[in-house]
Amino acid sequence: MAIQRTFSIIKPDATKRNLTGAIAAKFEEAGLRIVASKRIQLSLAQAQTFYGVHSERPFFGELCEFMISEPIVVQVLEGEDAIAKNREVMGATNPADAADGTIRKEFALSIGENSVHGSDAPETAAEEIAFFFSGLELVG
Ligand code: RTP
Ligand code: MG
Repeated sequence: MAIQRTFSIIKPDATKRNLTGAIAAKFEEAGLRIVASKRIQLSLAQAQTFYGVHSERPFFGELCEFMISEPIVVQVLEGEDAIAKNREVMGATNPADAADGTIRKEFALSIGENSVHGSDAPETAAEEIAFFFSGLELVG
């Protein structure tokens, strides 16, 4: 498996509880390198665009309001098989189903306030990275 890049968000529930460093350490321990990182606060329009794929889901409004409620940390993670590796270290969407040692098992509050986002495929990773970062900001 080749070196990949994936996109990650440390979500409002985690930044609010000062867990940015603890979550970043989980990525690094898993062999992922943080090649870009910034703390930002999304507008409602940006959140709605980013989560457009979920616009028909019942939780869409709640999800967008949550994602703008506090600053977030957006990052690009690089490594061998980075997309799958990140999903593995994140754990299942619902923390009740997440495996021991995963970020969501240790830190997430609920299925909605679940501490991290990670891209789910190479196409979405490329789109999500380009949504938040310019080429100049990516320093492998
Ligand atoms: P993500 O996109 O954030 O990495 O998480 P995921 O793939 O594990 O989950 P996905 O199905 O893509 O859902 C996106 C985010 O929406 C919120 N959600 N809330 N209340 C609910 O039933 C519900 N279901 C999903 C979560 O914040 C989830 O991460
Ligand atoms: Mg998803």
